[in-house]
Amino acid sequence: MTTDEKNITDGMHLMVDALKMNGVETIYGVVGIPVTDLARHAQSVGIRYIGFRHEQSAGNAAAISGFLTKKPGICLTVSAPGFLNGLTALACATINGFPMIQISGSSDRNIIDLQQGDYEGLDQMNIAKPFAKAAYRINRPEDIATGVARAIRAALSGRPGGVYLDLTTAMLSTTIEADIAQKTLFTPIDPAPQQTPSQKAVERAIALLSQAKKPLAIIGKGAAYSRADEEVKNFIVNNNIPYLPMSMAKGLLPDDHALCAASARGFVLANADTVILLGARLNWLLEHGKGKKWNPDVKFIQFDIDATEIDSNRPIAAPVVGDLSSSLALMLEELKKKPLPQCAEWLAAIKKTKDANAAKMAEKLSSTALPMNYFSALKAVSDVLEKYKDIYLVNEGANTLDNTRNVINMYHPRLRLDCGTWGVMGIGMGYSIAAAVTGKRPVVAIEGDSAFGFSGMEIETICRYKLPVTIVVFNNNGIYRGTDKNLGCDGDPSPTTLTIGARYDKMIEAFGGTAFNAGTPEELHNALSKGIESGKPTLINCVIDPAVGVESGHIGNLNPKSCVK
Ligand code: ADP
Ligand code: TZD
Ligand code: MG
Repeated sequence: MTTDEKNITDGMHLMVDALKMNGVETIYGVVGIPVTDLARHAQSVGIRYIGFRHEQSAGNAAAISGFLTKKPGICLTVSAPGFLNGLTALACATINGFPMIQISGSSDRNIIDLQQGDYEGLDQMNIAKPFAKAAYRINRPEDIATGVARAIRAALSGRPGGVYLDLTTAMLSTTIEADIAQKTLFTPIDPAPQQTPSQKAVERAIALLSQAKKPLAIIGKGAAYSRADEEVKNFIVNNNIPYLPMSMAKGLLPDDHALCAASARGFVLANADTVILLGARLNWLLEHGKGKKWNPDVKFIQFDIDATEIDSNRPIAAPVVGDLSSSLALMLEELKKKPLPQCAEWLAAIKKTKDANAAKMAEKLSSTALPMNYFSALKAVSDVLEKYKDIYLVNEGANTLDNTRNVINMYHPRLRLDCGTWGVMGIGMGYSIAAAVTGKRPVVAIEGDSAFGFSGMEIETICRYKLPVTIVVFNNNGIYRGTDKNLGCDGDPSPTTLTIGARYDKMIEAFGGTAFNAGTPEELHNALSKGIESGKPTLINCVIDPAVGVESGHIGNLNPKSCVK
């Protein structure tokens, strides 16, 4: 409780009281008018404040902390430009289904609404609306508790998402009697209610699955978020269902599990007759569930918390709408009564494809070429990470993303954090910081050199807070590769080229971190081991052959087709 001698409090103090009462442990942000005192006061009541160099990274940190803790991550921004810098992260949180609240100070409503040119004046709430799951403004201190409760409920319930909460400068400094103010405070009851599907929906799903000769489960990050770890495992393992993990669902079951079909992805998509989606959308990442990669006769069972997701891309034969734990628990009960038929031939065919692909991958990984290519570098990374199976892996880039996802096995849930649904660059340092802060364990970030640049200044934040983050910059001198030529005659680099031979390791020395330059797999192995073991901020510049990357990594087909080359 915050009162001064006259038993008076104000919007700013009451806001902090409300956050504290609602269990907020950490705020990620950048301060300035009108929220600096809010951050100071939050610290004074025991809320951790992590100060960033750019709001987008603070927002990304809040978003991923929402995914990791199942509580809304909090991002604090200043008005207009700070708010807008954070908005990209809020939009990403919404599209990824991560619970987050961006709390922003805003300037004088009277001046903004008449467009009279206030300091950092912008109609923030209305701008936020299309990018957020919900947007609210608190105009009076007595509405703070309701505003916070609405934001928490909107962020957590159903499919989680990003919520915008606007705090006007006037509201922050409006006074209110402390006793009255305290009586307004409350915490929302059951903000993420259990959602149990109907028995009929579960029976319909089982009836379809019982017919399957070639079943396949696809596990998405909704399953990882839902914490249905045991139910997913029991469903897959007890029924011998082969599965594909989407990238942030890797580790729900270990990637080296006999039923994991990741290395036979093309084969299982082309042949599965019944696919059961567990918290995964049929968006571009799954080619919308149709087209040449899919068996044209495939039938879908979809488990999702959001009823409007069903049929979004193609007809779904058996929708099961509910939270995944409740839905799978019901399904497992039913399956006890009538077990599914086994599909030995299908499993054998998958194994054959997996073995053939594993042999091809082993050959790539044994490359001794110098400079290193993605595979020789990733072999070194993989050899080290096999000894640290319980640490976080953050990953972004194009070739760096796709190859790392395919080579590095994950063994535990929610440890792989990456570009997500939009394939966005710039999540790297924000995600690393929040993972280290909330997870209290080491983080390794495998970053394309371009990707790293989007949030690179946050290495100062990592050093300032002494976080156990080791960043490996896969430096191939560019976006996709570093060998493109300028097609004009002005002597500028090509659009994809970055500084040739840049030494990203030198950057972290400026802030007291540890730097390595790795030109061989052995050097990379040693540097990565030292970085993880030290628990100190470390940056490894990893020299990759500038010629080996391909345009847009594995999604070059999405580029517009140009008739002139
Ligand atoms: P991926 O990118 O891993 O394929 P998506 O983000 O596309 O995953 O899909 C996740 C899906 O999971 C979303 O449609 C979301 O509504 C759903 N989801 C989120 N939380 C839950 C939950 N607790 N139970 C069931 N489904 C959930
Ligand atoms: N801006 C944002 C915010 N997100 C994006 N995805 C892009 C731009 C476009 N883009 C990609 O899709 S990948 C990428 C960009 C700029 C960088 C790829 O280069 P990299 O990785 O150095 O990170 P590789 O290993 O060289 O492919
Ligand atoms: Mg690159």
